[in-house]
Amino acid sequence: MRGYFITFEGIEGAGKSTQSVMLHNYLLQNNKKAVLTREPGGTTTGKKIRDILLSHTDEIFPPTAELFLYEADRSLHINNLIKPKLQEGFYVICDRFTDSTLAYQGYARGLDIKTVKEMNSIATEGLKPDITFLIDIPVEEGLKRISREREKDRIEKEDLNFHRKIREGFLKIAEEEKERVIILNGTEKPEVIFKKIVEILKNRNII
Ligand code: T5A
Repeated sequence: MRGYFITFEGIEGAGKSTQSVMLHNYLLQNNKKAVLTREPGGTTTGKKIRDILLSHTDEIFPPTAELFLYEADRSLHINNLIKPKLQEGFYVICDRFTDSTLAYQGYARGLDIKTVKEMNSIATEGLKPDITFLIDIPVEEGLKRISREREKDRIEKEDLNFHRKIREGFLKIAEEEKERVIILNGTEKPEVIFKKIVEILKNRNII
């Protein structure tokens, strides 16, 4: 018995958390076993890694250090939560996963793509999502949404060009993995996006 692994990806403020929560609630209301988690920070130790990654520092923070920390967080997450829950037959919904590492540390920070893919594969022990929803919105819109709510973290504070590279990176990943990665228009209303998600999951016999 194995559950389904569903991930949400996108730039800052795209609406990933909103849709993850909606899907989690929908599954629970339909009497399914479902767990909602996120990266970084899906485990107790992972939360400490998240603090390191997102808090501001005066020290140089090389992309390689970022990569190792995101992958360390992922390895903990895979072993303590994702794999055990899937084995128990749960739907595991994860807000960000390996595509974020490829888009941020690979396409935006400029680390070698093949190396990032290898590191992802080591950290996940080969586990891939059954389906990934890429919520796509223009960078300006995403940043506008988050700046209305809170102070920006270390990564959100990067310039517009950096965020554009992330969006392009995600679109490239979706182009390369059309079967797994579904692009959704994040400028539509949350309810409209969610209706499409449910439709797609039903069509694929996932729910
Ligand atoms: N990172 C992460 C890496 O660099 N490498 C990695 O490997 C990984 C895993 C994580 C940071 O780490 C980086 C990426 C990130 O910089 P985070 O706090 O988890 O940081 O940041 P985000 O995942 O980007 O979370 P955000 O809250 O910024 O964005 P969401 O989840 O996409 O957006 P959400 O749902 O919280 O919505 C934001 C606002 O928009 C509204 C919401 O109500 C909210 O106000 N909204 C909409 N408004 C209009 N229309 C819609 N359809 C809307 N949907 C939501």
